[in-house]
Amino acid sequence: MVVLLLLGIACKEKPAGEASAPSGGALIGAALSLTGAAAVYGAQQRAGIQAAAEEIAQGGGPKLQVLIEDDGSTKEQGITVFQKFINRDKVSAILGPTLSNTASAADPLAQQAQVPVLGISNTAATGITDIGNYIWRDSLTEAQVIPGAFKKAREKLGFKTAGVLYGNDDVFTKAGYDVMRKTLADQGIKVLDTQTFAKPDRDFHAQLTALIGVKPDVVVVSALADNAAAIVSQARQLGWSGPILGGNGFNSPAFIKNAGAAAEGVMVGTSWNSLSQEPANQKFLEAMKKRGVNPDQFSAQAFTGVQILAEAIKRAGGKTGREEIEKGLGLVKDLDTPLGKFSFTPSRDAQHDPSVQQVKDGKFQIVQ
Ligand code: 1QQ
Repeated sequence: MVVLLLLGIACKEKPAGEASAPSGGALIGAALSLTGAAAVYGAQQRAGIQAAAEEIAQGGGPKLQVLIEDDGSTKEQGITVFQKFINRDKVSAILGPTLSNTASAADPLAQQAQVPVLGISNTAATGITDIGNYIWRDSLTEAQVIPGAFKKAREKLGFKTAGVLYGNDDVFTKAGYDVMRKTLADQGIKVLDTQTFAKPDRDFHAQLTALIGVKPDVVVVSALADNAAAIVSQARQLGWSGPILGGNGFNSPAFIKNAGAAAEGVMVGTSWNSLSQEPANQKFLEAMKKRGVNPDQFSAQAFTGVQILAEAIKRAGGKTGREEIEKGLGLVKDLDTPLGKFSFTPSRDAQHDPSVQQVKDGKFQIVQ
Protein backbone atom coordinates (compact mmCIF):
# COMPACT_ATOMS: atom_id res chain seq x y z
CA MET A 1 0.00 0.00 0.00
CA VAL A 2 1.22 3.47 -0.82
CA VAL A 3 -0.25 6.48 0.91
CA LEU A 4 0.57 9.90 -0.39
CA LEU A 5 0.28 13.03 1.66
CA LEU A 6 0.22 15.99 -0.68
CA LEU A 7 1.21 19.16 1.18
CA GLY A 8 -0.20 17.42 4.20
CA ILE A 9 -3.73 18.30 3.11
CA ALA A 10 -4.72 15.54 0.74
CA CYS A 11 -4.00 11.95 1.64
CA LYS A 12 -4.56 9.66 -1.27
CA GLU A 13 -3.69 6.16 -2.31
CA LYS A 14 -1.39 6.13 -5.31
CA PRO A 15 0.01 3.30 -7.35
CA ALA A 16 3.70 2.74 -6.62
CA GLY A 17 6.09 4.79 -8.70
CA GLU A 18 3.92 7.83 -9.33
CA ALA A 19 5.41 10.02 -6.62
CA SER A 20 7.17 13.22 -7.48
CA ALA A 21 8.36 16.17 -5.46
CA PRO A 22 6.01 19.14 -5.20
CA SER A 23 7.45 22.05 -7.19
CA GLY A 24 9.94 23.80 -4.97
CA GLY A 25 9.23 21.26 -2.21
CA ALA A 26 10.60 18.03 -0.81
CA LEU A 27 9.44 14.47 -1.35
CA ILE A 28 9.92 12.54 1.90
CA GLY A 29 9.64 8.75 2.15
CA ALA A 30 8.29 7.25 5.38
CA ALA A 31 8.94 3.53 5.94
CA LEU A 32 6.51 2.44 8.66
CA SER A 33 5.48 -0.94 10.07
CA LEU A 34 1.82 -0.94 9.00
CA THR A 35 1.71 -4.75 9.13
CA GLY A 36 3.61 -7.39 11.11
CA ALA A 37 4.94 -7.48 14.66
CA ALA A 38 5.30 -3.69 14.97
CA ALA A 39 2.01 -2.66 13.32
CA VAL A 40 0.69 -1.05 16.52
CA TYR A 41 3.53 1.45 16.40
CA GLY A 42 3.22 2.07 12.64
CA ALA A 43 -0.43 3.09 12.85
CA GLN A 44 0.40 5.75 15.44
CA GLN A 45 3.38 6.93 13.41
CA ARG A 46 1.26 7.36 10.30
CA ALA A 47 -1.25 9.47 12.25
CA GLY A 48 1.54 11.61 13.74
CA ILE A 49 3.14 12.22 10.33
CA GLN A 50 -0.18 13.12 8.73
CA ALA A 51 -1.06 15.51 11.55
CA ALA A 52 2.34 17.25 11.40
CA ALA A 53 2.30 17.58 7.61
CA GLU A 54 -1.12 19.19 7.83
CA GLU A 55 0.04 21.61 10.55
CA ILE A 56 3.10 22.60 8.53
CA ALA A 57 1.08 23.14 5.36
CA GLN A 58 -1.43 25.29 7.24
CA GLY A 59 1.35 27.22 8.95
CA GLY A 60 2.93 28.10 5.61
CA GLY A 61 6.00 25.93 6.29
CA PRO A 62 8.17 24.31 3.62
CA LYS A 63 6.28 22.27 1.03
CA LEU A 64 6.48 18.63 1.99
CA GLN A 65 5.02 15.59 0.30
CA VAL A 66 5.22 12.45 2.41
CA LEU A 67 5.05 9.07 0.73
CA ILE A 68 4.21 6.36 3.25
CA GLU A 69 5.15 2.72 2.58
CA ASP A 70 4.76 -0.38 4.74
CA ASP A 71 8.07 -1.89 5.86
CA GLY A 72 6.21 -5.00 7.05
CA SER A 73 8.20 -5.02 10.34
CA THR A 74 10.93 -6.97 8.50
CA LYS A 75 14.45 -6.32 7.30
CA GLU A 76 13.65 -7.64 3.82
CA GLN A 77 10.65 -5.41 3.19
CA GLY A 78 12.45 -2.46 4.79
CA ILE A 79 15.29 -2.88 2.30
CA THR A 80 12.85 -3.05 -0.63
CA VAL A 81 11.07 0.12 0.50
CA PHE A 82 14.37 1.97 1.00
CA GLN A 83 15.56 0.93 -2.47
CA LYS A 84 12.33 2.25 -3.97
CA PHE A 85 12.56 5.54 -2.06
CA ILE A 86 16.22 6.05 -2.97
CA ASN A 87 16.28 4.96 -6.61
CA ARG A 88 12.74 5.27 -7.98
CA ASP A 89 11.04 8.03 -5.99
CA LYS A 90 14.30 9.89 -5.50
CA VAL A 91 13.18 11.17 -2.12
CA SER A 92 15.04 14.00 -0.38
CA ALA A 93 14.96 12.22 3.00
CA ILE A 94 13.50 9.16 4.73
CA LEU A 95 11.56 8.88 8.00
CA GLY A 96 11.70 5.48 9.78
CA PRO A 97 11.85 2.53 9.51
CA THR A 98 9.87 1.62 12.63
CA LEU A 99 12.07 -1.08 14.15
CA SER A 100 15.77 -0.90 14.94
CA ASN A 101 15.91 -4.42 13.53
CA THR A 102 14.81 -3.11 10.11
CA ALA A 103 16.95 0.04 10.39
CA SER A 104 20.09 -2.02 10.99
CA ALA A 105 19.58 -3.59 7.55
CA ALA A 106 18.02 -0.73 5.54
CA ASP A 107 19.84 2.38 6.81
CA PRO A 108 23.20 1.33 5.28
CA LEU A 109 21.60 1.62 1.80
CA ALA A 110 20.63 5.24 2.51
CA GLN A 111 24.03 5.99 4.00
CA GLN A 112 25.69 4.64 0.87
CA ALA A 113 23.41 6.66 -1.41
CA GLN A 114 23.81 9.73 0.83
CA VAL A 115 20.11 10.08 1.59
CA PRO A 116 19.35 11.50 5.06
CA VAL A 117 17.38 9.16 7.32
CA LEU A 118 15.57 10.35 10.44
CA GLY A 119 14.61 7.43 12.66
CA ILE A 120 11.47 8.20 14.66
CA SER A 121 11.38 5.14 16.92
CA ASN A 122 14.73 3.32 16.79
CA THR A 123 16.00 2.94 20.35
CA ALA A 124 18.80 0.38 20.09
CA ALA A 125 21.73 2.23 21.64
CA THR A 126 24.26 1.02 19.06
CA GLY A 127 24.07 0.00 15.41
CA ILE A 128 21.82 2.82 14.19
CA THR A 129 23.28 6.33 14.05
CA ASP A 130 26.77 4.86 14.06
CA ILE A 131 25.99 3.46 10.57
CA GLY A 132 27.09 6.85 9.25
CA ASN A 133 26.70 10.61 9.05
CA TYR A 134 23.42 10.50 7.06
CA ILE A 135 21.61 8.60 9.83
CA TRP A 136 19.80 10.62 12.53
CA ARG A 137 17.03 9.88 14.99
CA ASP A 138 14.61 11.73 17.23
CA SER A 139 13.97 8.71 19.49
CA LEU A 140 15.89 8.50 22.76
CA THR A 141 17.83 5.23 23.07
CA GLU A 142 17.19 2.66 25.78
CA ALA A 143 20.57 3.68 27.20
CA GLN A 144 19.26 7.24 27.60
CA VAL A 145 15.97 6.18 29.21
CA ILE A 146 16.34 2.96 31.20
CA PRO A 147 18.84 3.97 33.92
CA GLY A 148 16.61 6.85 35.07
CA ALA A 149 13.43 4.77 34.74
CA PHE A 150 14.87 1.91 36.83
CA LYS A 151 16.13 4.36 39.45
CA LYS A 152 12.66 5.87 39.78
CA ALA A 153 11.09 2.39 39.86
CA ARG A 154 13.50 1.38 42.63
CA GLU A 155 12.59 4.45 44.67
CA LYS A 156 8.89 3.59 44.32
CA LEU A 157 9.12 -0.20 44.60
CA GLY A 158 12.32 -0.88 46.51
CA PHE A 159 13.52 -4.08 44.78
CA LYS A 160 16.90 -5.78 45.27
CA THR A 161 16.69 -8.80 42.94
CA ALA A 162 15.34 -9.32 39.42
CA GLY A 163 14.30 -11.98 36.93
CA VAL A 164 14.84 -10.96 33.28
CA LEU A 165 13.08 -12.04 30.07
CA TYR A 166 14.04 -10.77 26.61
CA GLY A 167 13.54 -11.48 22.91
CA ASN A 168 16.76 -12.77 21.38
CA ASP A 169 15.80 -12.48 17.70
CA ASP A 170 15.40 -8.69 17.41
CA VAL A 171 18.01 -5.92 17.39
CA PHE A 172 15.93 -3.70 19.72
CA THR A 173 14.89 -6.36 22.26
CA LYS A 174 18.49 -7.63 22.49
CA ALA A 175 19.98 -4.14 22.75
CA GLY A 176 17.34 -3.23 25.34
CA TYR A 177 18.33 -6.29 27.33
CA ASP A 178 22.01 -5.28 27.23
CA VAL A 179 21.08 -1.90 28.71
CA MET A 180 18.81 -3.51 31.32
CA ARG A 181 21.54 -5.97 32.39
CA LYS A 182 24.11 -3.19 32.73
CA THR A 183 21.66 -0.90 34.54
CA LEU A 184 20.71 -3.62 37.04
CA ALA A 185 24.39 -4.32 37.70
CA ASP A 186 25.20 -0.59 38.04
CA GLN A 187 22.31 -0.12 40.49
CA GLY A 188 23.31 -3.15 42.59
CA ILE A 189 20.29 -5.30 41.66
CA LYS A 190 21.10 -9.00 41.56
CA VAL A 191 19.76 -10.90 38.53
CA LEU A 192 18.56 -14.32 39.78
CA ASP A 193 17.61 -15.75 36.37
CA THR A 194 17.49 -14.70 32.69
CA GLN A 195 15.18 -16.27 30.09
CA THR A 196 14.73 -15.66 26.36
CA PHE A 197 12.03 -15.97 23.68
CA ALA A 198 11.58 -15.24 19.96
CA LYS A 199 9.05 -12.91 18.25
CA PRO A 200 6.83 -15.70 16.84
CA ASP A 201 6.44 -17.26 20.33
CA ARG A 202 2.99 -17.05 21.91
CA ASP A 203 3.45 -19.27 24.96
CA PHE A 204 5.82 -17.97 27.65
CA HIS A 205 4.78 -20.30 30.48
CA ALA A 206 8.09 -22.21 30.63
CA GLN A 207 10.22 -19.07 30.88
CA LEU A 208 7.86 -17.36 33.33
CA THR A 209 7.57 -20.44 35.54
CA ALA A 210 11.37 -20.54 35.77
CA LEU A 211 11.60 -16.81 36.58
CA ILE A 212 8.83 -16.85 39.18
CA GLY A 213 10.44 -19.95 40.69
CA VAL A 214 13.58 -18.06 41.72
CA LYS A 215 11.39 -15.53 43.60
CA PRO A 216 12.80 -12.21 42.33
CA ASP A 217 11.55 -8.88 43.69
CA VAL A 218 10.86 -7.61 40.16
CA VAL A 219 10.42 -9.03 36.64
CA VAL A 220 12.13 -7.07 33.86
CA VAL A 221 11.08 -7.58 30.21
CA SER A 222 12.48 -6.43 26.85
CA ALA A 223 9.81 -7.18 24.21
CA LEU A 224 7.75 -5.64 21.41
CA ALA A 225 4.16 -4.72 22.37
CA ASP A 226 2.41 -7.88 21.11
CA ASN A 227 4.78 -10.20 22.96
CA ALA A 228 4.78 -7.87 25.97
CA ALA A 229 0.99 -8.13 26.37
CA ALA A 230 1.07 -11.93 26.22
CA ILE A 231 4.04 -12.13 28.63
CA VAL A 232 2.41 -9.86 31.22
CA SER A 233 -0.97 -11.65 30.94
CA GLN A 234 0.63 -15.07 31.34
CA ALA A 235 2.80 -13.91 34.25
CA ARG A 236 -0.33 -12.77 36.12
CA GLN A 237 -2.11 -16.03 35.25
CA LEU A 238 0.83 -17.90 36.77
CA GLY A 239 0.34 -15.94 40.00
CA TRP A 240 3.02 -13.25 39.60
CA SER A 241 1.66 -10.24 41.50
CA GLY A 242 4.98 -8.43 41.89
CA PRO A 243 6.20 -5.44 39.87
CA ILE A 244 7.03 -5.64 36.16
CA LEU A 245 9.38 -3.21 34.39
CA GLY A 246 9.30 -2.97 30.61
CA GLY A 247 11.44 -1.42 27.89
CA ASN A 248 10.39 0.86 25.04
CA GLY A 249 8.32 -1.86 23.35
CA PHE A 250 5.73 -1.48 26.13
CA ASN A 251 5.06 2.18 25.31
CA SER A 252 1.92 1.50 23.26
CA PRO A 253 -1.71 1.74 24.43
CA ALA A 254 -2.13 -1.50 22.42
CA PHE A 255 -0.05 -3.24 25.10
CA ILE A 256 -2.54 -2.11 27.77
CA LYS A 257 -5.54 -2.99 25.60
CA ASN A 258 -4.26 -6.49 24.92
CA ALA A 259 -2.99 -7.23 28.43
CA GLY A 260 -6.11 -5.80 30.12
CA ALA A 261 -6.07 -5.79 33.92
CA ALA A 262 -2.74 -7.67 33.91
CA ALA A 263 -1.03 -4.47 32.70
CA GLU A 264 -1.88 -2.54 35.90
CA GLY A 265 1.22 -1.31 37.69
CA VAL A 266 3.67 -1.97 34.84
CA MET A 267 6.34 0.76 34.70
CA VAL A 268 8.33 1.94 31.68
CA GLY A 269 10.58 4.85 30.73
CA THR A 270 9.34 7.00 27.85
CA SER A 271 10.56 9.81 25.64
CA TRP A 272 7.18 11.59 25.70
CA ASN A 273 5.63 13.38 28.64
CA SER A 274 1.94 13.22 27.78
CA LEU A 275 1.17 15.73 30.56
CA SER A 276 3.47 18.45 29.24
CA GLN A 277 1.66 21.77 29.15
CA GLU A 278 4.16 23.23 26.68
CA PRO A 279 2.38 24.79 23.67
CA ALA A 280 4.08 22.41 21.20
CA ASN A 281 2.67 19.39 23.06
CA GLN A 282 -0.75 20.96 23.46
CA LYS A 283 -0.81 21.67 19.72
CA PHE A 284 0.11 18.05 19.02
CA LEU A 285 -2.60 16.75 21.38
CA GLU A 286 -5.17 18.96 19.68
CA ALA A 287 -4.08 17.88 16.21
CA MET A 288 -4.43 14.21 17.18
CA LYS A 289 -7.81 14.80 18.80
CA LYS A 290 -9.00 16.42 15.58
CA ARG A 291 -7.99 13.25 13.74
CA GLY A 292 -9.80 11.09 16.31
CA VAL A 293 -6.55 9.35 17.33
CA ASN A 294 -5.60 8.69 20.94
CA PRO A 295 -1.93 9.75 20.81
CA ASP A 296 1.08 7.89 22.22
CA GLN A 297 4.85 8.23 22.31
CA PHE A 298 5.11 6.89 18.75
CA SER A 299 2.78 9.46 17.20
CA ALA A 300 4.58 12.18 19.20
CA GLN A 301 7.97 11.06 17.86
CA ALA A 302 6.59 10.82 14.30
CA PHE A 303 5.00 14.29 14.53
CA THR A 304 8.33 15.60 15.81
CA GLY A 305 10.16 13.91 12.90
CA VAL A 306 8.21 15.89 10.31
CA GLN A 307 8.73 19.09 12.30
CA ILE A 308 12.48 18.41 12.38
CA LEU A 309 12.68 17.84 8.61
CA ALA A 310 10.72 21.05 7.97
CA GLU A 311 13.10 22.89 10.30
CA ALA A 312 16.13 21.36 8.55
CA ILE A 313 14.79 22.63 5.19
CA LYS A 314 14.25 26.08 6.69
CA ARG A 315 17.76 26.05 8.11
CA ALA A 316 19.02 25.05 4.66
CA GLY A 317 17.49 28.22 3.24
CA GLY A 318 14.49 26.35 1.83
CA LYS A 319 16.67 24.01 -0.25
CA THR A 320 15.47 20.42 -0.44
CA GLY A 321 18.41 18.48 -1.89
CA ARG A 322 19.64 15.46 0.04
CA GLU A 323 22.93 17.07 1.01
CA GLU A 324 21.22 20.34 1.93
CA ILE A 325 18.76 18.58 4.24
CA GLU A 326 21.65 16.66 5.77
CA LYS A 327 23.41 19.96 6.52
CA GLY A 328 20.15 21.52 7.74
CA LEU A 329 19.62 18.68 10.20
CA GLY A 330 22.96 19.57 11.74
CA LEU A 331 21.64 23.07 12.42
CA VAL A 332 18.42 22.03 14.21
CA LYS A 333 18.62 23.24 17.79
CA ASP A 334 16.17 23.87 20.64
CA LEU A 335 13.19 23.17 18.40
CA ASP A 336 9.85 23.25 20.26
CA THR A 337 8.27 19.83 19.77
CA PRO A 338 5.82 17.54 21.60
CA LEU A 339 8.90 15.81 23.05
CA GLY A 340 10.17 19.08 24.55
CA LYS A 341 12.96 21.35 23.34
CA PHE A 342 14.69 19.18 20.77
CA SER A 343 18.36 19.15 19.75
CA PHE A 344 20.66 16.45 18.38
CA THR A 345 23.74 15.13 20.17
CA PRO A 346 27.04 15.33 18.23
CA SER A 347 26.44 11.69 17.21
CA ARG A 348 23.01 12.57 15.68
CA ASP A 349 20.98 11.02 18.48
CA ALA A 350 18.10 12.75 20.25
CA GLN A 351 18.73 15.06 23.17
CA HIS A 352 15.86 15.93 25.52
CA ASP A 353 14.53 14.83 28.89
CA PRO A 354 12.86 11.40 29.30
CA SER A 355 9.90 10.58 31.59
CA VAL A 356 8.60 7.48 33.38
CA GLN A 357 5.06 6.14 33.09
CA GLN A 358 3.02 3.52 34.88
CA VAL A 359 -0.23 1.79 33.93
CA LYS A 360 -3.03 2.90 36.25
CA ASP A 361 -6.76 2.44 35.64
CA GLY A 362 -6.06 1.12 32.15
CA LYS A 363 -3.94 4.09 31.06
CA PHE A 364 -0.34 5.24 31.09
CA GLN A 365 0.11 7.84 33.82
CA ILE A 366 3.28 9.90 34.09
CA VAL A 367 5.14 9.12 37.36
CA GLN A 368 6.04 12.41 39.03
C1 1QQ B 1 13.01 -0.29 18.25
C2 1QQ B 1 11.95 0.07 19.19
C3 1QQ B 1 10.61 -0.54 19.10
C4 1QQ B 1 10.12 -1.00 20.42
C5 1QQ B 1 9.57 0.43 18.71
C6 1QQ B 1 9.45 0.73 17.35
O1 1QQ B 1 12.18 0.89 20.04
O2 1QQ B 1 12.87 -1.21 17.43
O3 1QQ B 1 14.08 0.35 18.33
